[in-house]
This record gives sequence, structure tokens and C-alpha cells, in this order.
Amino acid sequence: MSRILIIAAAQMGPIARNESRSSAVARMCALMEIAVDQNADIVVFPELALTTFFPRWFIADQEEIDGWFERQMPGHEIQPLFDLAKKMKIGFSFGYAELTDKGHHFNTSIIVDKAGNIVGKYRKIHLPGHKENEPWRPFQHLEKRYFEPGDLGFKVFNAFNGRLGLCICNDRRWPETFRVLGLQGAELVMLGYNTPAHYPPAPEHDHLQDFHNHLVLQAGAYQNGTWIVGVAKAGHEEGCDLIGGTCIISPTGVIMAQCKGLGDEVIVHECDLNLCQEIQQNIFNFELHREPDSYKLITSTKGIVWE
Ligand code: CDT
Repeated sequence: MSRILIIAAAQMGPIARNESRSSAVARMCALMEIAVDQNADIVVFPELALTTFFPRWFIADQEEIDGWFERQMPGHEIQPLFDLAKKMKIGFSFGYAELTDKGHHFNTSIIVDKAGNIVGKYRKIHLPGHKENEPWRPFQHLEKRYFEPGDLGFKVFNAFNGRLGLCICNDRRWPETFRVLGLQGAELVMLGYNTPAHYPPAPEHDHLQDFHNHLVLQAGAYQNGTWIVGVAKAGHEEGCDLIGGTCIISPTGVIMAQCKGLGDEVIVHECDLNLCQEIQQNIFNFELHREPDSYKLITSTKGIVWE
């Protein structure tokens, strides 16, 4: 028996610093219409999909920083996306900067069901980059300054007749992310990313950025027997080249669909969630084969233990 979810991945090209939320949302609505035309059940958008990737600038003024954040979801500029999705009966997921009532700042993503209800929320745990201004860099990566580490853990949500998990960008490089989701029976993990092609601290790895992106996504899918959808904000954004490579990966780790360019683009794949069992009940049958007593260092230490 199959359990098909038609998944669309909506890659977005660059968003300019002065581009409004309404403009980004209009682009997202256009991508959503394409996904609807292909009968998608859910469409996945990138990390921080509503604005340019603002952590690339050092901003001293807290009021200006807060201007990049959403105090309510959906706010009035985002409402048209929720309205269209509800009208078209399509679910969606996207990332945004969240400012809570208590003044906390998170890099967040949500899952919205076909009726327009937020049914899943995740706050980014692995925040890359640095805290202080580092003017030697051609662009900053100040996620550690502008966001707090997420406080919701890695959760799997019962939605869309499946077990759905979220993570965001840098999280995908950490096997712990996918394993914690895998240990909750994840059948689909959705994530967005903004990944610069140039990594200032180790530019000798620049030519490997696309490879590392797919390497970790494919490994995460296979090692946990889950579908993974990775969605880029891509292209030349405010002087910074962002990789593309948006893709939909099967539980055997195979890329089933991939974007061709670096602009706004939709790919769609019919994902059978029951395929997860082929891996989860065999080679990676956790109950049968895991040896957690031998993995204690994973949670007892943050860094390397030399003895
Ligand atoms: N957005 C994000 O998490 N980007 C990081 C860049 C790492 S280099 C500071 C990534 O892992 O793709």
C-alpha cells in the first residue's frame, strides 16, 4: 500500500535588502500557484523566506534589527499567502525571523496545514557564524548575534497523514539533527537554507559547497529512512552568491528531483511515505540494531574528549 504525499519545493532567487515582505509574499504566492497546478499537497519554501538574509550585515541599532523580525504570524503582509493556501487547499512550510512577546529572537520555521492552521513550529538550534562584527569578511554571518538557539527541540508532528519534522539550514550538517527526528519516526523532514558559496574562514572549501549540501541531506535521508526536502534561497543576493541545489531526496538517499537554476523555481515529486519502512524496518531498524549505551558521549560532551 502506498501513502502518497505530493511535495513541492519552491526555491527562491535573491531577495533584495529593500524588497518588501509583500513583494516576497507575492513571489511565494506565484510559486504556490505553480505547485497547486501540479496537485501538490504541500509546498516548502526557504529559510528566512520573507526578507533578504540580513545576518550578512552588522547592525548596531536594535530597533533596526527588530525590523527584520515578525512579531505575529501571519502578520498583515503575510496574510495573502495563508489566504491563497487555504483557498487552494495546499499546505506549506517556510522560515522567518520570529520576535516573541517576551522579546526573544529566533530563526523559525512552521508547517501550515491545508486549512491554514499552524500545526508545527521549529526554532533553529545550530546557529552558525559569529557574534561580533568581523570587518575582514566580505560579508558577515551574524546569526549567533541576532538569534538565540531554539528552545523547542527537534520535534516530529503528526500532519498530512505522516510524521513530519523540521530543521533549518546549518542543522542539516549535524547528524544529531536527523537522528533525533529519525528516533521519532520522521517520514519527511523539511528545511530551508541560505548557504553562501564562499566560506570566508576556509575558502579552500568553496568548490565543495554544493557537494556538502547534498552529501549531508542524502546521508540524513538514508540513515534515518526519511524523505528530505531541502530548499534554497539561491543566487546573487546583495553581493553574496548563495548556492541552489534545491532537491527532494528519497528514504534511500537518492535525489528524485532537483532545481536547475538559481532563481524562483518549483520542483514536485510524488513521495510515498510508506517507502520509509523499507529502510526503517531493515538496515536502519533502530530497535534491533542501535547500541545507545555506546553513544553516551553524544549528549555528555559538547566538544572533543581527548582521553
Ligand atoms: N543559514 C545558514 O545556516 N547558513 C550556513 C552557512 C554556514 S557558514 C557560516 C550553512 O550551514 O549553510
